[in-house]
Order: sequence, then structure tokens, then C-alpha cells
Amino acid sequence: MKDIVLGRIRHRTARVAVFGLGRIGLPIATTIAEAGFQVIGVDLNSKIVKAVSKGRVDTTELGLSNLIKQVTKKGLLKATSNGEVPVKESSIIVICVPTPIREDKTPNLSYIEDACETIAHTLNKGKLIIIESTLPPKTTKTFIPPTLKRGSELRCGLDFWLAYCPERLTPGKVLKEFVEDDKIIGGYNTESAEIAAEFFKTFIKGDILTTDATTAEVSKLSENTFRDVNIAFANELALLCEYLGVDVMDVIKLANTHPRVNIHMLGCGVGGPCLPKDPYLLLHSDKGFDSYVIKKARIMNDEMPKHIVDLVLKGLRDLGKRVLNSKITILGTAYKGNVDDPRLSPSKPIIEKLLDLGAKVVTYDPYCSESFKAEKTRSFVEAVTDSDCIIVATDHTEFKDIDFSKLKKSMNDNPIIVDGRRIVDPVKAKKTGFKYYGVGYGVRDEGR
Ligand code: SAJ
Repeated sequence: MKDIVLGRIRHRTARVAVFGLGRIGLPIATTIAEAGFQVIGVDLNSKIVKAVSKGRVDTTELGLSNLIKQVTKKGLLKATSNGEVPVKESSIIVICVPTPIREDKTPNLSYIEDACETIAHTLNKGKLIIIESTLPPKTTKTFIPPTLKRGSELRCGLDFWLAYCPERLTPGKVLKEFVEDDKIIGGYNTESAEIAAEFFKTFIKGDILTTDATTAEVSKLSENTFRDVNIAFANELALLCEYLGVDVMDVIKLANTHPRVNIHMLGCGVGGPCLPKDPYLLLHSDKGFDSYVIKKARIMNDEMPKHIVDLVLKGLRDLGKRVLNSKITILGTAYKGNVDDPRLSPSKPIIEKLLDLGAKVVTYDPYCSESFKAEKTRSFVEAVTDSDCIIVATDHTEFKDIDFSKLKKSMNDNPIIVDGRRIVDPVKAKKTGFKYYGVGYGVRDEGR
């Protein structure tokens, strides 16, 4: 059996089913098709299925639209909503569905379970199942096999193979990173890791790093948890610098000149599909490991939107303005710069709090259409006209070179800038007559 599947991989005759055609699954399916495999994508969203089938996908992901056109034209990529037939016809099944957390921060594995149950209906000997979705520790070893088998006599690791091969991709660079980055292969057993490694070698240029499934799960979660804890340190350092009257940007710039120091960037909070949830997935276990650092870091980052609102209230107070009916402009609703994704964006709690306080809140985002119930404007000028205060909430490139004199003419008297991403030059802003408040921008006693 093993030689058959290896032969099909080597000759590209293995058919591949990819469950989940989202921001990660679709680029992965397209890349596998580009490597010469016949790929059938499975997604419950009929709009995505229709668009992929026509080779026309509306995406901002660099290079993806063209690549999809090419592979669908060659008949190498198709899509469907019904997963049973693709599973039957495929030797390799890749699962790229979401693994969100619930309100209570516990993992929601329902999408994974649904995909496994669909696969279970037609699972037979000789298939390789690969999971790219981020999983809590021990999920591959304990949760996936019984869900896949659903009462069949098939033995995981012997009759079919299973490997956890986590995506480590960042939106905007998915196609490039998927091929060029090193690939971690966590085998349910050694044979599963070997076969999965042969598959990825057909299109991955980076190193193939094989290990066991649980180590791979913890490693992936550690990558993002490291980022979250590092960002939390930068955020707490920013609050300390405000208190000490120094600029955290100067502090981090100098500290990072040390060859072994890499302090990340402070901000107005941590959003996106990964960092806000992965630390909770990492900590999830039936024994209930009692975290201190990781959990506190999550709380620290989730506190930052409140700090932004505090800076706005301070700015208005310093100028004798009231928040009630003040016009406040939110520059950016995407969770990070130059993406269109609003998932868990820090802009949401900032907007909600200001609306609660009776402010007139408007948003402008050149990439993201979300406005979180604030009034959405179609242009920067419309957003800032007659505004009392602008908040830089997302580090889009467009917001990095604001024409302050033009901006000042559009805003109300005594305009305020609250720089949640520290991308505005405080000296220039203040010289043009703005009251500038920035995360970590401590004001020295001598009144800088
Ligand atoms: N952020 C900071 N300070 C920083 C870096 C980020 O405040 O120094 C904020 C961002 O503004 C954003 C959040 O943290 O709100 C997450 O930023 P991120 O750069 O980690 O971006 P993500 O969430 O897009 O991380 C992605 C993840 N992959 C996918 O979403 C598919 C993650 O798995 C990757 O580890 C990460 O990219 C990466 O490798 O860059």
C-alpha cells in the first residue's frame, strides 16, 4: 500500500481533496494543483465553490487570482460542496478548516469534526490524511483517529496514514511562504510522517522537518504564542514608558540593537485569526495546566483597546472637550496593516466603547469594509472633516504619510491625534498644531 501511494505521489497521479477553501486552504489547493496534482476543493460556501469552478476568485492574496485561472484552465483544480465523492477518488486529503475558540476560550473543533465525519463515510485503505489547521496538543493522536474511523475496522497509521502539518503563513505572502518556508511534518506514526514528507517534497522548497504529531502541534502553537507574549511585553513596556515620561519607540529601537534582543511592536491590541486564539489552544488540556505568563500576556494585549479610549478621553479632557457628540475618526478597521480582514480587530472594542460614551464615530479603511456599527466613510477626507480626534488603529501604509497641514484644515479646532500604532511622527504632528497622544509616548515633566 505504501509503495502505491508513494508511486502516485512521485508520478503526480494521486488525486488530492482539500477541505476548506478559505484564506489558507485556497492558496494551498492551488499550489498543490500547480505542482501537477488533480485537486478537488471542498467548501460549504457555494459562492466560493462557484467562483473557483469558474477560475474567477475575488481575493487580495498576492498572485492567487492568476494562479487559480491557470490551474482551473488546465483542469487541475475543481471545487464542490459535497466532500464524499472527492474523498472516494482521492489518495490524499488535506484539511484546512478553521479551529476557532468559543466565548469561554475553549477550542471549537466542530469544523474539524465535520470534515472528519465526511471523510469517514468513504474512508478506505491507502489514504494519506494531512491536517494543516492549527490544533490543540494531542488532537491528532487522540481526537482525529476515532472521528475518522467512526466504527470502521481501519487502523490509523497502518491502513491509512495521518499527519499534522501546520500552516505558518501570513496573509499577503501565503503563496510565497507556503512553498519557500520550512515545513513541519508531525506524523501519527513514523510511516505517516515519511509518506507526508514525500508529498510535500513535490512542491516545498524549504526544509522538511519531521517529528511526531504532538510535538508538531505544540511547536506551531508556540510560534504564535511567542509572538503574542512578545507583543504583550512591548505593550506593557509602552505603558511603563508613558508613566516614566520616555518614548517607548526610542527604548525599543535602542534595545533591539542588541544582537540577541527582538522586542516586537506595541500597538492598540492583537487581532487576527491566529494570535488571539492560539495561546488558548496551547493551554487547552484536560489536566488544566495553570498558566501565568501566557494567560497574563493575552489579558495584557486585550487591555490595549481600553488604553486607546483612555488616551482619547485624556486628549478631549486636556482641551476641555467632551466625548459626548465629539466626532472621532477611526483610521483602520482591519486587524493589521494592508490586509482586508477584520477578524478580532482591536478597532472593534475601541469603536464599541466610544459609541457607548456617546461619541459620533466614523471609520475609514482603504482595504476593509467592516465598520463595527460606526458610520463608514468612503474617503479619508470625508472621515476627518469636522473631526475632533483621529485614532490610528491599523498600520496601513496609507496612514504613514499624512499631510498634517491639509488634515488640520479639515478637522475641528484643537485637533487630536491618538496614534495606536505609532506610525505618525509626533514632532511633525505637534508642530502643525495637533495634540498628539501615542501608545508609549511618555511626556517628560519638562513638557516635551
Ligand atoms: N501585532 C502587534 N505587534 C507586532 C506584530 C503584530 O501588535 O509586533 C498585531 C497585529 O497588528 C495584529 C496581530 O498582532 O493585530 C497579529 O499580527 P501577526 O503579524 O501575527 O499576523 P497574523 O495574525 O496574520 O499572523 C499570521 C498567522 N497566520 C495566519 O493568519 C494564516 C500566523 O500563523 C503566523 O505565525 C504569522 O502570520 C506570521 O508568521 O507572520
